[in-house]
Amino acid sequence: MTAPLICNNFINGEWVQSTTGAMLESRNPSDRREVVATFPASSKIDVDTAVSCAREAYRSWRLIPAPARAEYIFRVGEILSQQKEELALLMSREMGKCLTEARGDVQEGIDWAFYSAGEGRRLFGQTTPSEMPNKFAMTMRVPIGVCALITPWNFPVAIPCWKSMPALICGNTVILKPAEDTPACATKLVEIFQAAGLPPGVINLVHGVGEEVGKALVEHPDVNLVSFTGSSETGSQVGEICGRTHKRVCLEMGGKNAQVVMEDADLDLALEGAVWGAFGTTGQRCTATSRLILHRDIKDKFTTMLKERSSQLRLGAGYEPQTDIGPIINEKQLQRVSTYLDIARAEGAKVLMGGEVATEGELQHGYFFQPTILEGVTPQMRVAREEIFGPVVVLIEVGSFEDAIAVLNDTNYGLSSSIYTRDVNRAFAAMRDIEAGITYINGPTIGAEVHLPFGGVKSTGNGHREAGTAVLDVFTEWKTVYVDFSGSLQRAQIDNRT
Ligand code: UN1
Repeated sequence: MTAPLICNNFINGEWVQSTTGAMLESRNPSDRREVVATFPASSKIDVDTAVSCAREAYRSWRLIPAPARAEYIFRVGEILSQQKEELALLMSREMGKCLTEARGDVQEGIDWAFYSAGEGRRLFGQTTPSEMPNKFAMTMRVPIGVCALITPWNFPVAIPCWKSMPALICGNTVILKPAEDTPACATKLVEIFQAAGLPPGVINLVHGVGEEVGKALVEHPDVNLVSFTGSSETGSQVGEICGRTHKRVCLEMGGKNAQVVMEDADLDLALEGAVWGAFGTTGQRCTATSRLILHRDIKDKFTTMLKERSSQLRLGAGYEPQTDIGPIINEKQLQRVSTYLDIARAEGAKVLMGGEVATEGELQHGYFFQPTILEGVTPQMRVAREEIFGPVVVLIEVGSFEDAIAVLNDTNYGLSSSIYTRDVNRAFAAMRDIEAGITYINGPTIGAEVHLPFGGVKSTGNGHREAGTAVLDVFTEWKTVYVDFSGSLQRAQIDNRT
Protein backbone atom coordinates (compact mmCIF):
# COMPACT_ATOMS: atom_id res chain seq x y z
CA MET A 1 0.00 0.00 0.00
CA THR A 2 1.17 3.50 -0.86
CA ALA A 3 1.48 6.01 1.98
CA PRO A 4 -1.47 8.41 2.14
CA LEU A 5 -1.08 11.60 0.17
CA ILE A 6 -1.32 14.64 2.40
CA CYS A 7 -3.49 17.19 0.64
CA ASN A 8 -3.73 20.86 1.50
CA ASN A 9 -5.64 23.88 0.35
CA PHE A 10 -4.21 25.99 -2.45
CA ILE A 11 -4.81 29.66 -1.82
CA ASN A 12 -3.11 32.56 -3.55
CA GLY A 13 -0.52 30.30 -5.18
CA GLU A 14 0.51 28.52 -1.96
CA TRP A 15 -0.27 25.18 -0.38
CA VAL A 16 -1.65 25.95 3.06
CA GLN A 17 -3.29 24.09 5.90
CA SER A 18 -6.78 24.90 7.02
CA THR A 19 -7.11 27.23 9.97
CA THR A 20 -9.12 24.48 11.69
CA GLY A 21 -6.18 22.04 11.67
CA ALA A 22 -8.74 19.21 11.40
CA MET A 23 -8.08 16.57 8.75
CA LEU A 24 -10.38 14.08 6.99
CA GLU A 25 -9.55 10.91 5.03
CA SER A 26 -10.39 9.55 1.60
CA ARG A 27 -10.31 5.78 1.39
CA ASN A 28 -9.96 3.34 -1.45
CA PRO A 29 -13.52 2.10 -2.17
CA SER A 30 -12.10 -1.20 -3.49
CA ASP A 31 -10.32 -1.76 -0.19
CA ARG A 32 -11.43 0.49 2.62
CA ARG A 33 -8.37 -0.46 4.70
CA GLU A 34 -6.30 1.83 2.50
CA VAL A 35 -6.29 5.55 3.22
CA VAL A 36 -5.57 7.23 -0.11
CA ALA A 37 -5.30 10.78 1.17
CA THR A 38 -5.84 13.07 4.10
CA PHE A 39 -7.25 16.52 3.50
CA PRO A 40 -8.30 19.55 5.53
CA ALA A 41 -11.78 20.01 6.94
CA SER A 42 -11.74 23.68 6.04
CA SER A 43 -13.97 26.34 7.48
CA LYS A 44 -15.67 29.56 6.49
CA ILE A 45 -12.48 31.41 7.44
CA ASP A 46 -10.51 29.50 4.79
CA VAL A 47 -13.25 30.27 2.28
CA ASP A 48 -13.11 33.98 3.15
CA THR A 49 -9.36 34.03 2.51
CA ALA A 50 -9.70 32.17 -0.78
CA VAL A 51 -12.48 34.48 -1.97
CA SER A 52 -10.55 37.66 -1.17
CA CYS A 53 -7.45 36.31 -2.93
CA ALA A 54 -9.51 35.29 -5.97
CA ARG A 55 -11.07 38.77 -5.97
CA GLU A 56 -7.66 40.45 -5.88
CA ALA A 57 -6.31 38.17 -8.64
CA TYR A 58 -9.36 38.95 -10.77
CA ARG A 59 -8.30 42.59 -11.03
CA SER A 60 -5.34 41.70 -13.22
CA TRP A 61 -6.37 38.32 -14.67
CA ARG A 62 -9.38 39.80 -16.47
CA LEU A 63 -7.04 42.28 -18.23
CA ILE A 64 -4.67 39.63 -19.58
CA PRO A 65 -5.69 39.07 -23.22
CA ALA A 66 -7.73 35.90 -23.64
CA PRO A 67 -5.21 34.32 -26.08
CA ALA A 68 -2.53 34.81 -23.41
CA ARG A 69 -4.77 33.35 -20.69
CA ALA A 70 -5.28 30.42 -23.01
CA GLU A 71 -1.53 29.79 -23.18
CA TYR A 72 -1.64 28.71 -19.52
CA ILE A 73 -4.44 26.26 -20.26
CA PHE A 74 -2.52 24.83 -23.22
CA ARG A 75 0.32 24.14 -20.79
CA VAL A 76 -2.10 22.50 -18.35
CA GLY A 77 -3.18 20.24 -21.24
CA GLU A 78 0.41 19.32 -22.01
CA ILE A 79 1.26 18.46 -18.40
CA LEU A 80 -2.00 16.55 -18.01
CA SER A 81 -1.04 14.49 -21.08
CA GLN A 82 2.36 13.70 -19.56
CA GLN A 83 0.79 12.69 -16.25
CA LYS A 84 -2.21 10.87 -17.69
CA GLU A 85 -1.24 7.40 -16.53
CA GLU A 86 -0.22 8.43 -13.04
CA LEU A 87 -3.39 10.42 -12.56
CA ALA A 88 -5.56 7.59 -13.92
CA LEU A 89 -4.02 5.16 -11.45
CA LEU A 90 -4.60 7.52 -8.55
CA MET A 91 -8.19 8.05 -9.68
CA SER A 92 -8.82 4.34 -9.89
CA ARG A 93 -7.56 3.93 -6.33
CA GLU A 94 -9.39 6.93 -4.97
CA MET A 95 -12.82 6.53 -6.55
CA GLY A 96 -12.80 3.02 -7.96
CA LYS A 97 -13.43 3.38 -11.67
CA CYS A 98 -11.71 0.96 -14.03
CA LEU A 99 -8.36 2.06 -15.34
CA THR A 100 -9.52 2.35 -18.95
CA GLU A 101 -12.32 4.64 -17.80
CA ALA A 102 -9.99 6.59 -15.52
CA ARG A 103 -7.76 7.21 -18.53
CA GLY A 104 -10.86 8.43 -20.37
CA ASP A 105 -11.66 10.77 -17.49
CA VAL A 106 -8.18 12.34 -17.65
CA GLN A 107 -8.44 12.43 -21.46
CA GLU A 108 -11.65 14.43 -21.13
CA GLY A 109 -9.64 16.94 -19.08
CA ILE A 110 -6.95 17.05 -21.79
CA ASP A 111 -9.59 17.50 -24.49
CA TRP A 112 -11.00 20.34 -22.44
CA ALA A 113 -7.66 22.04 -22.15
CA PHE A 114 -7.03 22.08 -25.88
CA TYR A 115 -10.61 22.82 -26.84
CA SER A 116 -11.11 25.68 -24.40
CA ALA A 117 -7.64 27.13 -24.99
CA GLY A 118 -8.52 27.45 -28.68
CA GLU A 119 -11.52 29.47 -27.57
CA GLY A 120 -9.10 32.08 -26.22
CA ARG A 121 -8.63 33.22 -29.82
CA ARG A 122 -12.35 33.30 -30.55
CA LEU A 123 -14.71 34.48 -27.79
CA PHE A 124 -16.59 36.11 -30.64
CA GLY A 125 -19.01 38.94 -30.17
CA GLN A 126 -21.24 40.50 -32.81
CA THR A 127 -21.26 43.71 -34.74
CA THR A 128 -24.50 44.95 -36.18
CA PRO A 129 -25.67 48.13 -37.92
CA SER A 130 -27.05 50.86 -35.73
CA GLU A 131 -30.38 52.41 -36.68
CA MET A 132 -28.63 55.78 -36.58
CA PRO A 133 -26.09 57.22 -39.00
CA ASN A 134 -22.47 57.47 -37.84
CA LYS A 135 -23.02 55.10 -34.97
CA PHE A 136 -21.43 51.70 -34.37
CA ALA A 137 -22.94 48.81 -32.39
CA MET A 138 -21.36 45.64 -31.06
CA THR A 139 -21.43 43.05 -28.32
CA MET A 140 -18.56 41.57 -26.39
CA ARG A 141 -18.17 38.93 -23.72
CA VAL A 142 -16.93 40.09 -20.32
CA PRO A 143 -16.04 37.88 -17.36
CA ILE A 144 -18.28 37.55 -14.34
CA GLY A 145 -15.75 37.63 -11.50
CA VAL A 146 -15.09 35.08 -8.78
CA CYS A 147 -16.54 31.65 -9.55
CA ALA A 148 -17.13 28.86 -7.03
CA LEU A 149 -16.94 25.44 -8.67
CA ILE A 150 -18.47 22.61 -6.67
CA THR A 151 -17.65 19.29 -8.25
CA PRO A 152 -18.62 15.64 -7.74
CA TRP A 153 -16.47 12.54 -7.25
CA ASN A 154 -17.62 10.54 -10.29
CA PHE A 155 -15.50 12.46 -12.83
CA PRO A 156 -12.87 13.84 -10.47
CA VAL A 157 -10.60 15.26 -13.19
CA ALA A 158 -12.93 15.82 -16.15
CA ILE A 159 -15.57 17.87 -14.33
CA PRO A 160 -13.17 20.23 -12.49
CA CYS A 161 -11.50 20.74 -15.90
CA TRP A 162 -14.71 21.40 -17.77
CA LYS A 163 -15.73 24.02 -15.26
CA SER A 164 -12.40 25.69 -14.45
CA MET A 165 -10.89 25.85 -17.93
CA PRO A 166 -13.66 27.81 -19.68
CA ALA A 167 -14.10 29.95 -16.54
CA LEU A 168 -10.42 30.93 -16.65
CA ILE A 169 -10.29 31.45 -20.41
CA CYS A 170 -13.20 33.87 -20.08
CA GLY A 171 -11.23 35.91 -17.53
CA ASN A 172 -12.77 34.77 -14.24
CA THR A 173 -10.88 33.54 -11.21
CA VAL A 174 -12.00 30.34 -9.50
CA ILE A 175 -12.27 28.51 -6.22
CA LEU A 176 -12.60 24.77 -6.59
CA LYS A 177 -14.40 22.82 -3.87
CA PRO A 178 -14.03 19.16 -4.83
CA ALA A 179 -16.05 16.26 -3.47
CA GLU A 180 -14.95 14.84 -0.11
CA ASP A 181 -14.39 11.44 -1.75
CA THR A 182 -11.78 12.61 -4.25
CA PRO A 183 -9.46 15.20 -2.66
CA ALA A 184 -6.30 13.58 -4.03
CA CYS A 185 -7.41 13.82 -7.67
CA ALA A 186 -8.32 17.48 -7.17
CA THR A 187 -5.02 18.22 -5.47
CA LYS A 188 -2.98 16.61 -8.25
CA LEU A 189 -4.98 18.52 -10.83
CA VAL A 190 -4.40 21.85 -9.11
CA GLU A 191 -0.68 21.01 -8.84
CA ILE A 192 -0.74 20.82 -12.63
CA PHE A 193 -2.34 24.26 -12.89
CA GLN A 194 0.39 25.50 -10.56
CA ALA A 195 3.09 23.88 -12.69
CA ALA A 196 1.61 25.64 -15.73
CA GLY A 197 2.47 28.91 -13.99
CA LEU A 198 -0.93 30.45 -13.37
CA PRO A 199 -0.60 33.70 -11.39
CA PRO A 200 -1.39 33.44 -7.64
CA GLY A 201 -5.07 33.55 -6.71
CA VAL A 202 -6.35 32.74 -10.20
CA ILE A 203 -7.16 29.17 -9.21
CA ASN A 204 -7.73 28.23 -5.57
CA LEU A 205 -8.64 24.95 -3.97
CA VAL A 206 -10.52 24.62 -0.69
CA HIS A 207 -11.15 21.12 0.63
CA GLY A 208 -13.80 20.18 3.14
CA VAL A 209 -17.38 19.12 3.60
CA GLY A 210 -20.20 20.57 1.56
CA GLU A 211 -22.23 21.74 4.55
CA GLU A 212 -19.34 23.93 5.66
CA VAL A 213 -17.16 24.88 2.67
CA GLY A 214 -19.72 24.52 -0.11
CA LYS A 215 -22.30 26.44 1.88
CA ALA A 216 -19.85 29.23 2.77
CA LEU A 217 -18.93 29.63 -0.90
CA VAL A 218 -22.52 29.69 -2.09
CA GLU A 219 -23.52 32.23 0.56
CA HIS A 220 -20.44 34.42 0.19
CA PRO A 221 -21.39 37.93 -0.94
CA ASP A 222 -18.22 38.29 -3.00
CA VAL A 223 -18.70 35.13 -5.05
CA ASN A 224 -20.38 36.05 -8.33
CA LEU A 225 -21.13 32.67 -9.83
CA VAL A 226 -21.67 29.12 -8.60
CA SER A 227 -21.32 26.15 -10.91
CA PHE A 228 -22.53 22.97 -9.25
CA THR A 229 -22.69 19.35 -10.36
CA GLY A 230 -24.20 16.88 -7.92
CA SER A 231 -27.43 15.67 -6.39
CA SER A 232 -30.78 17.31 -7.08
CA GLU A 233 -31.31 17.76 -3.36
CA THR A 234 -28.14 19.81 -2.86
CA GLY A 235 -28.61 21.55 -6.20
CA SER A 236 -32.01 22.85 -5.08
CA GLN A 237 -30.46 24.34 -1.95
CA VAL A 238 -27.66 25.91 -3.97
CA GLY A 239 -30.20 27.35 -6.42
CA GLU A 240 -32.32 28.83 -3.64
CA ILE A 241 -29.41 30.59 -1.98
CA CYS A 242 -28.09 31.90 -5.30
CA GLY A 243 -31.58 33.13 -6.18
CA ARG A 244 -31.73 35.11 -2.96
CA THR A 245 -28.21 36.51 -3.33
CA HIS A 246 -28.45 37.27 -7.08
CA LYS A 247 -25.60 35.02 -8.11
CA ARG A 248 -25.40 33.42 -11.48
CA VAL A 249 -25.84 29.70 -10.93
CA CYS A 250 -25.34 26.75 -13.25
CA LEU A 251 -26.79 23.51 -11.91
CA GLU A 252 -26.17 20.05 -13.29
CA MET A 253 -28.12 17.49 -11.31
CA GLY A 254 -29.73 14.08 -11.54
CA GLY A 255 -30.83 11.93 -14.41
CA LYS A 256 -33.02 8.90 -15.05
CA ASN A 257 -31.75 8.21 -18.51
CA ALA A 258 -33.38 5.67 -20.77
CA GLN A 259 -32.33 3.63 -23.76
CA VAL A 260 -35.13 2.51 -26.06
CA VAL A 261 -34.69 -0.68 -28.08
CA MET A 262 -37.20 -0.95 -30.92
CA GLU A 263 -38.16 -4.20 -32.59
CA ASP A 264 -36.21 -3.21 -35.73
CA ALA A 265 -32.98 -2.49 -33.87
CA ASP A 266 -29.65 -4.21 -34.36
CA LEU A 267 -29.93 -6.17 -31.12
CA ASP A 268 -26.23 -6.99 -30.77
CA LEU A 269 -25.37 -3.32 -31.06
CA ALA A 270 -28.16 -2.34 -28.66
CA LEU A 271 -26.87 -4.92 -26.21
CA GLU A 272 -23.34 -3.51 -26.21
CA GLY A 273 -24.80 -0.04 -25.69
CA ALA A 274 -27.04 -1.16 -22.85
CA VAL A 275 -24.27 -2.97 -20.96
CA TRP A 276 -21.85 -0.06 -21.32
CA GLY A 277 -24.51 2.55 -20.53
CA ALA A 278 -25.90 0.76 -17.49
CA PHE A 279 -22.80 -0.72 -15.91
CA GLY A 280 -19.94 1.48 -17.13
CA THR A 281 -18.51 3.46 -14.19
CA THR A 282 -20.64 1.12 -12.02
CA GLY A 283 -23.69 3.11 -13.11
CA GLN A 284 -22.32 6.15 -11.34
CA ARG A 285 -22.56 8.62 -14.21
CA CYS A 286 -25.22 11.32 -14.44
CA THR A 287 -25.65 10.00 -17.96
CA ALA A 288 -25.88 6.30 -16.99
CA THR A 289 -28.64 4.19 -18.50
CA SER A 290 -30.97 3.39 -15.64
CA ARG A 291 -34.01 2.44 -17.70
CA LEU A 292 -34.18 0.11 -20.68
CA ILE A 293 -37.41 0.55 -22.60
CA LEU A 294 -37.92 -2.56 -24.70
CA HIS A 295 -40.39 -3.16 -27.50
CA ARG A 296 -42.44 -6.22 -26.59
CA ASP A 297 -41.52 -8.10 -29.80
CA ILE A 298 -37.85 -8.25 -28.80
CA LYS A 299 -38.20 -7.99 -25.04
CA ASP A 300 -37.74 -11.65 -24.16
CA LYS A 301 -34.91 -12.21 -26.60
CA PHE A 302 -33.11 -9.02 -25.57
CA THR A 303 -33.59 -9.76 -21.87
CA THR A 304 -31.99 -13.18 -22.29
CA MET A 305 -29.09 -11.67 -24.21
CA LEU A 306 -28.66 -8.94 -21.58
CA LYS A 307 -28.65 -11.37 -18.70
CA GLU A 308 -26.16 -13.63 -20.36
CA ARG A 309 -23.81 -10.82 -21.30
CA SER A 310 -24.09 -9.05 -17.92
CA SER A 311 -23.46 -12.21 -15.94
CA GLN A 312 -19.98 -12.35 -17.50
CA LEU A 313 -19.02 -8.98 -15.99
CA ARG A 314 -16.38 -9.29 -13.30
CA LEU A 315 -16.47 -7.17 -10.17
CA GLY A 316 -13.23 -6.01 -8.66
CA ALA A 317 -10.86 -3.18 -7.97
CA GLY A 318 -10.72 -0.80 -10.92
CA TYR A 319 -6.94 -1.06 -11.12
CA GLU A 320 -7.01 -4.87 -11.53
CA PRO A 321 -6.77 -5.61 -15.26
CA GLN A 322 -9.55 -8.22 -15.34
CA THR A 323 -12.15 -5.94 -13.71
CA ASP A 324 -15.24 -4.86 -15.64
CA ILE A 325 -17.13 -3.23 -12.77
CA GLY A 326 -15.50 -1.35 -9.93
CA PRO A 327 -16.91 -0.52 -6.51
CA ILE A 328 -19.55 1.94 -5.38
CA ILE A 329 -17.94 5.12 -4.09
CA ASN A 330 -18.66 4.75 -0.36
CA GLU A 331 -20.68 3.00 2.29
CA LYS A 332 -23.51 5.51 2.23
CA GLN A 333 -24.03 5.06 -1.51
CA LEU A 334 -23.81 1.27 -1.16
CA GLN A 335 -26.52 1.47 1.45
CA ARG A 336 -28.61 3.67 -0.82
CA VAL A 337 -28.41 1.15 -3.68
CA SER A 338 -29.36 -1.68 -1.28
CA THR A 339 -32.32 0.32 -0.06
CA TYR A 340 -33.54 0.74 -3.64
CA LEU A 341 -33.42 -3.02 -4.04
CA ASP A 342 -35.66 -3.36 -0.99
CA ILE A 343 -38.01 -0.79 -2.49
CA ALA A 344 -38.01 -2.62 -5.85
CA ARG A 345 -38.92 -5.94 -4.21
CA ALA A 346 -41.63 -4.32 -2.12
CA GLU A 347 -43.09 -2.71 -5.25
CA GLY A 348 -43.25 -6.05 -7.01
CA ALA A 349 -40.30 -5.82 -9.40
CA LYS A 350 -38.46 -9.07 -10.14
CA VAL A 351 -34.72 -9.29 -9.62
CA LEU A 352 -33.55 -10.97 -12.80
CA MET A 353 -29.89 -10.75 -11.91
CA GLY A 354 -27.75 -9.48 -9.02
CA GLY A 355 -29.54 -7.50 -6.36
CA GLU A 356 -27.08 -7.97 -3.50
CA VAL A 357 -23.99 -6.49 -1.96
CA ALA A 358 -21.00 -8.55 -3.15
CA THR A 359 -18.73 -9.79 -0.39
CA GLU A 360 -16.88 -12.83 -1.78
CA GLY A 361 -13.14 -12.98 -1.18
CA GLU A 362 -11.36 -9.67 -1.57
CA LEU A 363 -14.62 -7.91 -2.38
CA GLN A 364 -15.52 -7.94 1.31
CA HIS A 365 -12.99 -5.15 1.86
CA GLY A 366 -14.68 -2.79 -0.57
CA TYR A 367 -18.12 -1.44 -1.43
CA PHE A 368 -19.25 -3.75 -4.16
CA PHE A 369 -22.74 -4.32 -5.49
CA GLN A 370 -23.64 -6.98 -8.02
CA PRO A 371 -24.67 -5.74 -11.46
CA THR A 372 -28.44 -5.79 -11.20
CA ILE A 373 -31.30 -6.11 -13.67
CA LEU A 374 -34.88 -5.54 -12.53
CA GLU A 375 -37.70 -6.95 -14.62
CA GLY A 376 -41.43 -6.37 -14.55
CA VAL A 377 -40.98 -2.71 -13.73
CA THR A 378 -43.77 -0.26 -14.47
CA PRO A 379 -43.17 3.44 -15.10
CA GLN A 380 -44.85 4.34 -11.81
CA MET A 381 -42.47 2.39 -9.57
CA ARG A 382 -39.91 4.39 -7.61
CA VAL A 383 -37.05 2.44 -9.17
CA ALA A 384 -38.28 3.66 -12.56
CA ARG A 385 -38.45 7.28 -11.42
CA GLU A 386 -35.69 8.00 -8.92
CA GLU A 387 -31.97 8.19 -9.59
CA ILE A 388 -30.19 5.21 -8.00
CA PHE A 389 -26.59 5.95 -9.08
CA GLY A 390 -25.38 2.40 -9.02
CA PRO A 391 -25.17 -0.70 -11.24
CA VAL A 392 -28.93 -1.15 -11.45
CA VAL A 393 -31.01 -1.08 -14.61
CA VAL A 394 -34.77 -1.53 -14.86
CA LEU A 395 -36.55 -3.10 -17.83
CA ILE A 396 -39.84 -1.60 -18.99
CA GLU A 397 -41.88 -3.17 -21.76
CA VAL A 398 -43.73 -1.07 -24.34
CA GLY A 399 -45.94 -1.91 -27.33
CA SER A 400 -45.13 0.86 -29.82
CA PHE A 401 -42.77 3.66 -30.75
CA GLU A 402 -45.23 6.23 -29.37
CA ASP A 403 -45.41 4.37 -26.04
CA ALA A 404 -41.63 4.16 -25.90
CA ILE A 405 -41.26 7.93 -26.26
CA ALA A 406 -44.07 8.58 -23.77
CA VAL A 407 -42.46 6.28 -21.17
CA LEU A 408 -39.02 7.77 -21.83
CA ASN A 409 -40.42 11.28 -21.25
CA ASP A 410 -42.39 10.27 -18.17
CA THR A 411 -39.74 11.43 -15.71
CA ASN A 412 -38.82 14.58 -13.84
CA TYR A 413 -35.35 14.45 -15.32
CA GLY A 414 -34.01 15.01 -18.82
CA LEU A 415 -30.27 14.63 -19.24
CA SER A 416 -29.40 11.89 -21.70
CA SER A 417 -31.43 9.50 -23.83
CA SER A 418 -30.96 6.90 -26.52
CA ILE A 419 -32.89 4.96 -29.11
CA TYR A 420 -31.81 1.97 -31.14
CA THR A 421 -33.74 1.68 -34.39
CA ARG A 422 -32.95 1.15 -38.07
CA ASP A 423 -35.95 3.19 -39.13
CA VAL A 424 -34.81 6.65 -40.15
CA ASN A 425 -38.31 8.11 -39.73
CA ARG A 426 -38.45 6.92 -36.13
CA ALA A 427 -34.94 8.21 -35.51
CA PHE A 428 -35.90 11.71 -36.61
CA ALA A 429 -39.19 11.66 -34.72
CA ALA A 430 -37.25 10.61 -31.61
CA MET A 431 -34.75 13.46 -32.04
CA ARG A 432 -37.68 15.85 -32.13
CA ASP A 433 -39.90 14.37 -29.43
CA ILE A 434 -37.57 13.11 -26.71
CA GLU A 435 -37.38 15.54 -23.80
CA ALA A 436 -33.70 15.51 -22.91
CA GLY A 437 -30.60 17.65 -23.30
CA ILE A 438 -28.79 14.87 -25.15
CA THR A 439 -30.16 12.19 -27.51
CA TYR A 440 -28.12 9.39 -29.01
CA ILE A 441 -29.32 7.46 -32.04
CA ASN A 442 -27.87 3.93 -32.06
CA GLY A 443 -25.44 4.79 -29.29
CA PRO A 444 -25.58 4.46 -25.49
CA THR A 445 -26.61 7.29 -23.15
CA ILE A 446 -23.02 7.92 -22.07
CA GLY A 447 -20.13 9.35 -24.04
CA ALA A 448 -20.62 13.10 -24.43
CA GLU A 449 -17.80 14.97 -26.20
CA VAL A 450 -16.37 18.25 -24.93
CA HIS A 451 -17.15 20.46 -27.91
CA LEU A 452 -20.90 19.92 -27.78
CA PRO A 453 -23.30 21.32 -25.19
CA PHE A 454 -23.83 19.13 -22.11
CA GLY A 455 -26.79 19.45 -19.80
CA GLY A 456 -30.38 18.55 -19.29
CA VAL A 457 -33.96 19.75 -19.26
CA LYS A 458 -36.60 19.61 -16.50
CA SER A 459 -35.19 18.92 -13.01
CA THR A 460 -31.78 17.94 -14.35
CA GLY A 461 -30.61 21.51 -14.68
CA ASN A 462 -31.56 25.16 -14.67
CA GLY A 463 -31.35 25.89 -18.35
CA HIS A 464 -27.61 26.30 -18.71
CA ARG A 465 -25.35 24.10 -20.79
CA GLU A 466 -21.81 23.16 -19.98
CA ALA A 467 -19.35 22.27 -22.72
CA GLY A 468 -19.39 23.40 -26.31
CA THR A 469 -19.52 27.11 -27.00
CA ALA A 470 -22.69 27.17 -24.87
CA VAL A 471 -20.54 27.14 -21.73
CA LEU A 472 -19.31 30.63 -22.63
CA ASP A 473 -22.79 31.87 -21.79
CA VAL A 474 -22.31 30.49 -18.27
CA PHE A 475 -18.98 32.16 -17.64
CA THR A 476 -19.46 35.52 -19.36
CA GLU A 477 -21.90 38.39 -19.41
CA TRP A 478 -22.81 40.09 -22.67
CA LYS A 479 -21.78 43.72 -22.82
CA THR A 480 -23.47 45.81 -25.51
CA VAL A 481 -21.46 48.77 -26.73
CA TYR A 482 -22.65 51.72 -28.86
CA VAL A 483 -20.12 54.15 -30.32
CA ASP A 484 -21.64 57.35 -31.61
CA PHE A 485 -19.23 59.16 -33.91
CA SER A 486 -21.76 61.69 -35.28
CA GLY A 487 -20.76 64.42 -32.83
CA SER A 488 -24.41 65.12 -32.01
CA LEU A 489 -27.08 63.70 -29.76
CA GLN A 490 -29.00 61.02 -31.63
CA ARG A 491 -32.15 59.74 -29.99
CA ALA A 492 -32.92 56.10 -30.72
CA GLN A 493 -36.51 55.33 -31.68
CA ILE A 494 -37.24 59.07 -32.00
CA ASP A 495 -34.94 60.87 -34.43
CA ASN A 496 -35.29 60.20 -38.15
CA ARG A 497 -38.76 58.76 -37.58
CA THR A 498 -42.10 60.04 -38.67
C1 UN1 B 1 -21.31 12.69 -15.57
O1 UN1 B 1 -21.87 11.62 -15.58
O2 UN1 B 1 -21.36 13.42 -14.56
O3 UN1 B 1 -21.02 11.66 -21.30
C2 UN1 B 1 -20.52 13.20 -16.69
C3 UN1 B 1 -20.40 11.06 -20.42
C4 UN1 B 1 -19.14 11.68 -19.87
C5 UN1 B 1 -19.46 12.70 -18.86
C6 UN1 B 1 -20.36 12.21 -17.78
N1 UN1 B 1 -18.38 12.25 -20.95
O4 UN1 B 1 -20.80 10.00 -19.98
